[in-house]
Amino acid sequence: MKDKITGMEQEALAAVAACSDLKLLEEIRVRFLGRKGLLTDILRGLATVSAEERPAVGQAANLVKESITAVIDARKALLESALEDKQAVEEAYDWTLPGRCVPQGHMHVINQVAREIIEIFGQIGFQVAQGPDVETEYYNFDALNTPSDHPARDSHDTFLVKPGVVLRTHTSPVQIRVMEQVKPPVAVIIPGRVYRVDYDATHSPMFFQVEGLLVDEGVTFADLKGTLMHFIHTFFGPHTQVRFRPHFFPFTEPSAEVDILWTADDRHGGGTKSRWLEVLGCGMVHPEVFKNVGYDYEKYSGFAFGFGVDRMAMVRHGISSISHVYENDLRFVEQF
Ligand code: 2NM
Repeated sequence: MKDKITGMEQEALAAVAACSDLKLLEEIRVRFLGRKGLLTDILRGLATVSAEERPAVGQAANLVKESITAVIDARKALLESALEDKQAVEEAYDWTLPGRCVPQGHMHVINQVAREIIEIFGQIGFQVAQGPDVETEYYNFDALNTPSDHPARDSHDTFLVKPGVVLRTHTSPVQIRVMEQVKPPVAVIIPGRVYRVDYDATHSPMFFQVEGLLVDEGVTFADLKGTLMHFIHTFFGPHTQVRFRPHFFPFTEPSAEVDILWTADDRHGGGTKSRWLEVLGCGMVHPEVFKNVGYDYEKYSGFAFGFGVDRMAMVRHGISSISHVYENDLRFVEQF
């Protein structure tokens, strides 16, 4: 009988120690100490115990009842205070307050314009190609028919990394790399950063260029004109007036610069003001360039063109100084 009482005590103490929930704790109390509980069962059995033993067994049962009651009360106090702490923390916050807004960024104006240009040429079959910003003088100049004594090769215009290695001054070296890799027909568009020692209101030492190249059998200047007219009319509007002016580039022959007639609101006169703005350079790829990449210049011809993305963005948005474009002052950047 005494063993049964001690066994039950052990069982009850273990159950209480493992209990971390007030409702469960109450169930434990009922199971062991309740009117129909295990202790009541045991005490009912006292009738079968001999008269000499009965007082000792009864006393043991009472002690066990006290000890179980004590641990249950202690556990209850502990669980109740933990619950109060949790509620206090929850009440300390106003969960209904609106959250803090994370500012939403957007694409930089240069990237917007670059993607728009790539999209226009992509629709007529040009694929994007890319290459390194740090180039050898061979790819940046020699392969492009630009002789050692050409003014563009002067260290005053070109960032020299080490002898024979420069920061590319245009993305044309990528055209050379493409032509070394693939046979015609080729139609590629190359967006990327280029670097020149030049810094004023309209020049930044680093700027973005997009160049294009198309090579196949029977490509003519008329194809060049048609392609660029399509681009300009798509980018600047279908009624934009365009003029091609003869020009010189070492890597194209003949070469031209392209101007558009730009009309802006005349803030003082109230009407509009128009002027010719240079937007890009172009030409028929020089036979020397084809020779350098191993193309048969008797069989193939091609055109190339190039322009500054920043310049396109400035014309499109009426931006007066290129430094705005690269300073990243949020008051400027957020306008686009
Ligand atoms: C321009 C203007 C004219 C050009 C030429 C070539 C190559 F690789 F085919 F020779 N790439 N880019 C070119 C021609 C670039 O930018 C104003």
